[in-house]
Amino acid sequence: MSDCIFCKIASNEIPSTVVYEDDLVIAFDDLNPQAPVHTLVIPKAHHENIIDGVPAETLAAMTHAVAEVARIKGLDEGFRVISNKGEAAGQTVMHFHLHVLGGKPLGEGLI
Ligand code: D5M
Repeated sequence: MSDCIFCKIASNEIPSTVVYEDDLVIAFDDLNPQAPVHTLVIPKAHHENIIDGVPAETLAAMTHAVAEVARIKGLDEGFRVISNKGEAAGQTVMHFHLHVLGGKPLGEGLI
């Protein structure tokens, strides 16, 4: 999508701090980190959210990318993965993404 900021990151039209990349996905550090490690994993193809017809192969690649982010960032103690779907859940960028958060104790709550 031409006006999607994450599509532009995926195509290198706008810069990001890339942590991991393969044919299907790219992972880059969040501009507004909520934890010492806050990396986003996105599909390169545009899907609005987690239930927007994302192919199984892409979902598998995203899971692999999460593992790579955790390895590269040294999240040996654990990490949290979150995906917001819809404005009511706090989604602000309408291109499916996983937040990978870690690097400090995150507590027991979901939010
Ligand atoms: O999360 C959207 C996230 O995307 C939010 O944490 C900020 C981040 N963001 C927005 N623009 C950029 C760029 N250009 N680089 C890196 N990170 C960015 P949501 O779940 O939609 O609220």
